[in-house]
Amino acid sequence: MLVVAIVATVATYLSFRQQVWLRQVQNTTDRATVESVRQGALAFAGVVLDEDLKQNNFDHLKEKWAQPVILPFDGGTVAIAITDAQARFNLNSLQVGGSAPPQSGQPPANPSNPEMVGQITQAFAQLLVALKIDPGLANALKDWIDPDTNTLPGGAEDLEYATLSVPYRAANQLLISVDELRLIKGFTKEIVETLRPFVIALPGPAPINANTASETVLATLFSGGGDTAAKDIVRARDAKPFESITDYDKALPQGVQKWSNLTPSTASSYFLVNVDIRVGRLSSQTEGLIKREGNRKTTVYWSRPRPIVIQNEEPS
Ligand SMILES: [Ca+2]
Ligand SMILES: [Ca+2]
Repeated sequence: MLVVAIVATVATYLSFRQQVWLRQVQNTTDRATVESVRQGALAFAGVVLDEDLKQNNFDHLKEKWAQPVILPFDGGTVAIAITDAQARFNLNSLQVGGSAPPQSGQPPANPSNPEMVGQITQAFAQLLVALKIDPGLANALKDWIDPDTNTLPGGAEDLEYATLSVPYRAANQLLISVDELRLIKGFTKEIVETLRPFVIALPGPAPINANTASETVLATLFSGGGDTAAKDIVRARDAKPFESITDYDKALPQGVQKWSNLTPSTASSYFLVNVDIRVGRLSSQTEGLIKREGNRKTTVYWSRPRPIVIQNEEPS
């Protein structure tokens, strides 16, 4: 009786070990598949954006690149969604300016131009107010990214960060990702999550695209009358996307006050791509930033795979 029980237990154990081993082999294969599909999906997004540039010189939400796709492959599916990174407020514009990069021959935006800095910091403060966040945080962000160590009112520089229980220094350089906001004085987890859909950290000057930005983001382009203007912009572009800034200007209501240092565009160079891969029991999400420069010089500026999740097995 005892022997039978032991044999049965050992047999069950061996069978279990074998199943685990088979599963491990399967997972290893799936992981390799995920990685190659991930690379393929990012390349696919680049091709879609290059193709778009052949069609026209403006970018709007009814174009092909803006439509998410789900593609099947052997053993799984991949969902690819491209969004316009310039639909968001560029946090680094507090340092690099908020208008299009100058044409060659013109001087670049001067980061120490007090008028430019003042306007864009105020525009960001308006966004904070619209989202019911303390507008004083705009100065904390400015201090974090500006190269100097002079503390603005309500801001913070090295001295303040050095007194924290885990001390660190202000970056004094451009943000690399929105997550970095969490290191800045006053930016709680909740505040960062509230801001996340509306902001982006781009590596250079990149104007807000008037064809793709939300009303909340569009309103930051104006020092007065922004809410009405934002509604008019959305109504006009839904009827017919703006092909140029001249089209855009025609849609603006009379008397609206524009920030002279924050001029939008009707085309974009930076795009976010989200890749969601399902293969076997694995799922993998990747976010990437694509920079499109024309002449097929589209590159993945950064991409970060989120941790691979192995779904729990359904009880059978
Ligand atoms: Ca386009
Ligand atoms: Ca600083």
